[in-house]
Amino acid sequence: MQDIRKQVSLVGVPTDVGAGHRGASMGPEAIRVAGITQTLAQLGIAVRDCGNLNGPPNPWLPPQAGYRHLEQVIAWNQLAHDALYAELCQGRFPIMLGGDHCLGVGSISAVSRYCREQGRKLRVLWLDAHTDFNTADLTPSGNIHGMPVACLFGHGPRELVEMAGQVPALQADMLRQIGIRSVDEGEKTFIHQQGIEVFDMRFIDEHGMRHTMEQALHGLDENTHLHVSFDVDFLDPDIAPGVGTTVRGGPNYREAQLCMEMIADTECMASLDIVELNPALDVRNQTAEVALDLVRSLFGQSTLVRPKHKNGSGRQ
Ligand code: 4U7
Ligand code: MN
Ligand code: MN
Ligand code: MN
Repeated sequence: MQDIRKQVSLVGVPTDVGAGHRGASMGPEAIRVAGITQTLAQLGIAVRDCGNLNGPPNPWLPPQAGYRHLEQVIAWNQLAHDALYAELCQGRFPIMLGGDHCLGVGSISAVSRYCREQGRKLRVLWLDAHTDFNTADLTPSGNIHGMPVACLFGHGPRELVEMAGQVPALQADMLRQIGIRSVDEGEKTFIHQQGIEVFDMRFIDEHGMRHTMEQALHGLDENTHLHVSFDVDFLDPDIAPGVGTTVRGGPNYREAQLCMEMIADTECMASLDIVELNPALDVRNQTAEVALDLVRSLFGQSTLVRPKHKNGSGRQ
């Protein structure tokens, strides 16, 4: 069987219209400067850099009716959806270089549409300090990067909610959230009502990253498309200061590496978002470099030759 991880497409989506800080629009270039193409090539992966999508500028206005920059957020997400869906249809593995996390709507809507058409099961791993389950009524900020999961579950503006061609784009059994440590009051109740499985930092503290990932990856099979949405603020700010919404107490470097290695071991990952990297807040591009170390592990680089599916996390 052809391993689609060998055919990666990079899609840059340089915008920060969904965020409360400017600068995530520079994320795609920072990852390129850190050397993503060369890194993947060293692992034997053929990389096509599709360049950057071109959407509306950030008008930097206050929220209206609970949403900041809704029109621009819709435009960027539609562009991302279309570009990523096209790459998937060509049998390629798309990596979306964000951009802020509002783009999770376009990206995961494309994956949801594709899996539905191909009759594949979908599992989304949401690696983040935040649950991103706000709505216009619940949000304390109006920033749409705090709302993509709610939109994918059918709660939000029609244009975002309907982007996958089926509402909702995602259901609770398809999603696992990992690394969570900042949830707004309204979000807390709402997310509980949806029955979403959340592996928060307390769970990781008590059970360790290995057991957490075993649980989060349980039940994958060869017909599962695994999508990883990697919000760089998932990581502890000690190792990843270059994000707009840092929250203390995230996974350290080794825990994050193990998380990525266990995802790689499943051999199910078929698409990836890298979002929220903000070079304006970074120190000498170190956050981009850490993110890239983790991408290396996600794509199967390991220190030693390892027996397949014998390290406790392979698909069941
Ligand atoms: B990110 C926040 F209030 N919840 O909605 C909000 F804490 O994509 C933060 O995960 C959202 O980085 C963070 O504004 C969005 C806030
Ligand atoms: Mn996020
Ligand atoms: Mn976040
Ligand atoms: Mn953030």
